Amino acid sequence: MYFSNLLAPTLREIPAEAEVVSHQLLLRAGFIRKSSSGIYTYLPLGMRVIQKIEAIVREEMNKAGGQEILMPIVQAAELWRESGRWDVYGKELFRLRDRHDREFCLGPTHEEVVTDIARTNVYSYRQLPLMLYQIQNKYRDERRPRFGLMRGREFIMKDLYSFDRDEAGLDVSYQKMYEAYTTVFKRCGLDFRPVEADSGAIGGNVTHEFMVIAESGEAEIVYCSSCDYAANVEIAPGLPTENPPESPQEMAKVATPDQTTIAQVTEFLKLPPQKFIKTLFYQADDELIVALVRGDRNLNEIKLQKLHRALNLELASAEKVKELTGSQPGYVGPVGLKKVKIYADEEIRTMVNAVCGANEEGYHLINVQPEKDFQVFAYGDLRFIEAGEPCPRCRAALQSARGIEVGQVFKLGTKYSQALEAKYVDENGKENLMVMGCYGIGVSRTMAAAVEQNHDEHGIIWPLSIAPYHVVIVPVAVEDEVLWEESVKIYQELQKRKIEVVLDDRDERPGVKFKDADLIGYPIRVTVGKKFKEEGKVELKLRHEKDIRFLDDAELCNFVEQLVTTRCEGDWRHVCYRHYSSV
Ligand code: 9G3
Repeated sequence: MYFSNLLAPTLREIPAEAEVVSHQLLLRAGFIRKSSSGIYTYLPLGMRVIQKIEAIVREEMNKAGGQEILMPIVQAAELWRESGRWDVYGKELFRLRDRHDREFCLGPTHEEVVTDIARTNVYSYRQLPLMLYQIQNKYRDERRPRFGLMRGREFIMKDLYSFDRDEAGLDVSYQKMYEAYTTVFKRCGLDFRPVEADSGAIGGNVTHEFMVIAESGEAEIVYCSSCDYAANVEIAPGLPTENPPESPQEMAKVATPDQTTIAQVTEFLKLPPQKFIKTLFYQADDELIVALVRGDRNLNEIKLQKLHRALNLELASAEKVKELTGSQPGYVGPVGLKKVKIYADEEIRTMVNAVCGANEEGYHLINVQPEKDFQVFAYGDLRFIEAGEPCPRCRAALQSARGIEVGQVFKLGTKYSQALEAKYVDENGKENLMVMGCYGIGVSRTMAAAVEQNHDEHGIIWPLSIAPYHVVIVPVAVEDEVLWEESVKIYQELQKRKIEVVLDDRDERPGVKFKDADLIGYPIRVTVGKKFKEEGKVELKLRHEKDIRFLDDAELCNFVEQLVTTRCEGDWRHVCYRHYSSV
């Protein structure tokens, strides 16, 4: 490809609306352009990366036994009514009507559609296990689309659905997908971790998320440095720590004028935050509930939602709190609360002489004894686990990191086969519900995650296996016959060897071409300049390295072919040359 033909509108300036690096660089390097909020066009460079990721995904899904199909984006409301989800999802579900006024949605996911296919076409145990997948646009009307492709309203997902005879079969399918995902993300050259995750409203019990480690990740994970434990903090268990024993004192009310935050009150009373009971009020569906955690901890709302089994959970308003306690949030506490369920983190149970709000403006209570001075409806693990705490599996200190969720695998069980009556007949002629799993990879999000993880101040550093092109050739002066001839010669030789190469044929200063080459992030740059005229050598520079090699064009083509072959097709275990030991 000659660069002058390539539609790659690079930008000098950082677009104002781009908050994260991948969004900035994919825009500046001419990979994507916004069509509307959260909806993008993939320009040629972006499309080539998407196609590379899809090719890797397809290969691994096929290897694992998946059969590719393509399901409709436009889905009939009837199916979603059968599954009971039409009314569960609110504004996030894009809805539309056809010319006959019939209701449809734009598919945010395809459990209903694929289960409908299974119930219509699968009837015998001989047809199981079955794995069907697609790579298709998904639509979710995010309230705040941002971070470019990382949280779009239209995005490309590979979603695979497995159908098995029973749980044992599902375990096999799940394991196959788990391993296939590990291969996919390794081949994409990503530093990722599978983490235990929250199955959320989707139901089912076991689920793992594949997280690309990146500071800009929206998810927080904890992982162990010495065993392979890793979990999304949403579900990581907070083990209760013992509170130091002391003799219980008489409860008393103390004036704490204008001391409303934990920091202020503990400072004022000269007590550590561990002595404090943090009291939070939540609207759980149509019920007001109270949650207590120790002053130095943070409440994990996902865990509270699970303990109380709420569909919807949000912080109660200040007026609701005032209505119930007679006080502003800064002075609230569990003592004296009536007719409200109090949930408490395990660590509250063993607190002695605790401090909490007195439910009276300007006052707190000291020497409060849980169980004696207030009744807890239910204790549970309600807190966020923190870095440094012992690993739930091997006790080593946990580390925390931020991650971008690029894949997730779910055990669905019979949630959808029950709702849609997807059954098969077994060898005894008995009808059974199919047991399902579902497995998603965010293809467009994976492209963004790759940039988050592979960039520097000059631009993107594509892993070779998903780079839009492998090589860019930069003649330092196109009007110089000798340099041009040599550039075209190398260009043609590399193409003959199936290397994907761009020849920057613009009549521009070398500096401009180098800037664009670094911004776009070609893994390999070949410069044809003075050295060629003097010594017949061309320069080769890997995007992720500093040093430059000088080779004659035969050595160069062999080197490039060897590098691309080992890091892309063949031995993909070294796909990400970034870990390349020696060349
Ligand atoms: C909706 C809307 C948004 C949604 C869903 C449904 C997320 C929904 C969960 C999944 C689970 C798996 C198959 C591929 C892997 C993920 N957001 N989920 O079900 F109606 Cl508006 O999509 N689906």
